[in-house]
Amino acid sequence: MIKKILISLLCLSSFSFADILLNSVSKKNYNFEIYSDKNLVVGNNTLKMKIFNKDKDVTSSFKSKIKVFMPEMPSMPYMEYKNKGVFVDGLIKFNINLSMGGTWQYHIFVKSKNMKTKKIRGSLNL
Ligand SMILES: [Cu+2]
Repeated sequence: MIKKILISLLCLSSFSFADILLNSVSKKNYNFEIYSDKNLVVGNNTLKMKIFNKDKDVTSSFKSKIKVFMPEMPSMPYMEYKNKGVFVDGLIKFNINLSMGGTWQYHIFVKSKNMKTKKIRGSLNL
């Protein structure tokens, strides 16, 4: 019993309990889970991604990049921000800057030796 609890704690250790699941997307046999470490704010934010093949964590075998963008609006031009994902502490982290409130779209491009580039889409509300 205690052993089981310890193992569960070890498995959870790469996540902080504050992480918020934003999106979970399946492509072929892979599942991409995208988290934020806090409620999104205007300014700098960090998104985190974990990738599983069936139940196996394969995050480290992927390269990735992100683009966040907001369409042109009556009073302002199209906006976008791009960055590369960095593998650290068992997760891919994306530092992004969201320069205004509202709804942003994102595209995360992922690829590995076994997978050609795939696009994961989603939106962020703040
Ligand atoms: Cu805008």
